[in-house]
Amino acid sequence: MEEKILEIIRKYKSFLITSHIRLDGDAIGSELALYHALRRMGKKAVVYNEDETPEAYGFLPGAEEIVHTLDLPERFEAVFVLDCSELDRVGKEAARIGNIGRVINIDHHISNNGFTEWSIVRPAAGSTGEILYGLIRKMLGTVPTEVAVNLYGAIMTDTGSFRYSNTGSETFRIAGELVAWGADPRWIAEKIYETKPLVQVLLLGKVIGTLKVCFGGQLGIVHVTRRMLEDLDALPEHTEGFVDMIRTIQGVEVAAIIRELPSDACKVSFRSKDKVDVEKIAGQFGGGGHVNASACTIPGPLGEVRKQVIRAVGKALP
Ligand SMILES: [Mn+2]
Repeated sequence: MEEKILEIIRKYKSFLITSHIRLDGDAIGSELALYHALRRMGKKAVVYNEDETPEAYGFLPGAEEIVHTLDLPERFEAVFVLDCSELDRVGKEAARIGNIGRVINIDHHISNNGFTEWSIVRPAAGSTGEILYGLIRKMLGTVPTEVAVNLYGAIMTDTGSFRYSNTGSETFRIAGELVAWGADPRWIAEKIYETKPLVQVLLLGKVIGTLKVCFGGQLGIVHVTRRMLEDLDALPEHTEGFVDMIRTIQGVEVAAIIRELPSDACKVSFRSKDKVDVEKIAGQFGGGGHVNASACTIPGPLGEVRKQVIRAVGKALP
């Protein structure tokens, strides 16, 4: 399949690159790495995301070139849909993007529904960035620094800084090579993790105040109300990473954060250590993700959603 995709890259000139809504480091880093690689080959490439780039990723080389509307004069001959398990995850332009025809999917979600004939889906890979590294080396024979920085950022964020169970020897081999190609681990980590807006840390204080542990300390659960965000003038993206902090508690096997949405529904994110597959829990509510990190949207008011989440986790605990 890789060879077929390389053939499409060689044959055509104009590519659209996109990823999922609720952007993360793997989505943006992968998009921008491929963008630079295609440009180096003399191709036309445009990166489109429905959502704005979160501030922490604004430093990634090429981030300023990302567009957020598809009303472009260009006609695209193929589209790369990266880090997406299904086409709908692209957002409201999913149908138009599907109509481009040659849709190439590169992804590592176990829940991938195989929405296109051109796809590289490797659930064993720690990140989409990890998969792209091999492809880009074949495209260019080399790895320019702007590609290395983006791929390192993708790999570092999706593996929780090389701590999650999706971190393998391959992850370190590739990360090591990316450092040799010019990615600076200290600089990238500082840009992504140590430039938090003050409001984010203040919000964390409020959210930690809602912490409850259940099942003898095996579930840690917190929530974020609309009111908390309004009071601090904070954004939903400011809750990023909070659930990971809950998982750090000794004895916690599953961490969950429930965020009230503007509609009568809540977004729930799960993290687990080794004993529970939270992909399955999110799956019961129509969501998905990975064994140790998943998310879903559950209709209903926060109190009701909270009860459902506790019940579902209780059943999944050993
Ligand atoms: Mn990913």
